[in-house]
Amino acid sequence: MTAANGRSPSKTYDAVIVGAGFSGLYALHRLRDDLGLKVRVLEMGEEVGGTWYWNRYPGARCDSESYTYTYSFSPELDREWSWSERYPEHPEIRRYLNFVADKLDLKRDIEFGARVTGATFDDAANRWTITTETGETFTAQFFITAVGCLSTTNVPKFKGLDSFRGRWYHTGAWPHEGVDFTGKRVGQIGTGSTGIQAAPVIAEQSKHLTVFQRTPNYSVPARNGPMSEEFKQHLRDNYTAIHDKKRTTTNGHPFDISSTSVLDVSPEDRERILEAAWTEGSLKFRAAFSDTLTNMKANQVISDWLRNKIHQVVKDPEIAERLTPRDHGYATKRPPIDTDYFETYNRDNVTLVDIRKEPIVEITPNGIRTEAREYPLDIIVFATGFDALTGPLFALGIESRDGKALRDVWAAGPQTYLGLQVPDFPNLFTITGPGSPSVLANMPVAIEQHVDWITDCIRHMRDSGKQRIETTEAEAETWGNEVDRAANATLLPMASSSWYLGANVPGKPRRFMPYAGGMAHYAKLCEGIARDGYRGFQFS
Ligand code: N01
Repeated sequence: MTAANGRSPSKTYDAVIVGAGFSGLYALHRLRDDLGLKVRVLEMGEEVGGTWYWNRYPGARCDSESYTYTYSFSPELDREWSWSERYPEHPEIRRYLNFVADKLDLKRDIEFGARVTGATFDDAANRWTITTETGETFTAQFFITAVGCLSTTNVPKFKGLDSFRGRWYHTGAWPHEGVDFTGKRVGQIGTGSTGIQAAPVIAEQSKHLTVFQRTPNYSVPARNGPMSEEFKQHLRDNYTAIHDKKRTTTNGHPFDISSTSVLDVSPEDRERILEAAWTEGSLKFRAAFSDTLTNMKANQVISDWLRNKIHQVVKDPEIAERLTPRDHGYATKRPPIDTDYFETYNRDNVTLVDIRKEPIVEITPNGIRTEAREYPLDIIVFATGFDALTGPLFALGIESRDGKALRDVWAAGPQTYLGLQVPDFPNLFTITGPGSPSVLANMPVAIEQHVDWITDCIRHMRDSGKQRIETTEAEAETWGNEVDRAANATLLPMASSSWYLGANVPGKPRRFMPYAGGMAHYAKLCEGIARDGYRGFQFS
């Protein structure tokens, strides 16, 4: 059937969710299976997976340990699934999400290949109309974004990219069939978490790898390896306790941050503790001392220790120095973990170019030309990150109740209440939106907390006969001040090139976007707000 405007008539739902990654799948399960809502998920990919559907670059694996990077709501899922390695590689995470989606029979309510390009709110009817790229429309009382924080790729606008005769790829939109690097000269731009994972693998597979580095980065060994049968049994016996622990910590990982200052221990103890943390590897290195991210002097000590490690690993002292971060402290940007990253620069087939010293001038038909010379290349890999947190929301073309684009509303930076709602966008919930812990937490923990809170809120509305929920400018401003306060209580805003601040995307307003007050603290706050009759939200 076709409507008068030539389009198919809108399909009507209680809730439309955008995205079928960790967030969208869980939101579908809770809203459909626990609340009995009629729900549709719109997913631009052709499968479930979200981040892991797109990020298939060489070396892509999760930096959270596999057993912590899972849903926690179902003991049955825990019993039936087991991870093969300490850090899961991207295909294994997709298998996990497919396993969950099949187990809960979620796919029948997901529309794949559906890219949302517009969303408008009918103020009188209290309903959203959501439009996809193909012109299909969906209406729903609740519109829920589950688009992830790092799903809009940032491809820098280098002059001449169109003229390049080789192939180029962004790591966040990697070809599903893979890329054959055999015999190729590869240029990689970017040394964030992604670049640090990719470079060692590309170096092994290619004829030559040239890494174009703008800001050197710290990295701690991941120490990946197969998961032993004993550890798998330990997990089966202790999953409940592990999940409970994750919910009590600052970052949603199942370990506490030490209560000891690095400034209060003897040089021998400091060395012993840092060396043990280095040997254990993982993001836990951040937690070796209490004040890594709160005290400049402490951060300096730990950063110096890590700088020294780079010089120990990299044989050529000049290259080691080029790789050594001097402009920011450890973990003030998202700290990467790696498998043989610094070791890669000891290989004969790897070149490191410092593009602060010799900036990229243009991309030529043959490769990349810096101020110093041209580097001939067959393939360019952009490991240049994402338009984080706000980019994925802007891409949806969401308009406020009075028709303003979210992009314009947030021209000076995002402003939300709890990262869950935006004033003038009633009945819109943003899972892991800016202003919530999101990327500062182990993502599944942040996701489940938001989805559970939204589910309870909608249940409350249904029980009390309310049609509409919204927040106010005043609440968003107060919360925005709290987001600023929490960030400024840490050293996080000090890394001037950090994507947490939007600094990686030219023209993006600088505002520290995630809530740095800690995952457990934030969850308690949200619980209290709900208990107080959803303080700061208005129902009608
Ligand atoms: O992106 P990034 P990423 N010219 O923004 C450089 C998550 N993640 O994809 O630092 C030249 O960190 C840029 O340089 P600079 C994780 O949260 C998770 O690596 O801005 N260079 C930087 O070196 C992570 O933090 C996992 O000066 C340019 C790099 O490109 C987040 O994703 C695994 C440039 C971008 O680094 C993003 O990481 C991997 C330009 N114009 C990633 N523009 C998991 O474990 C940018 N760069 C789940």
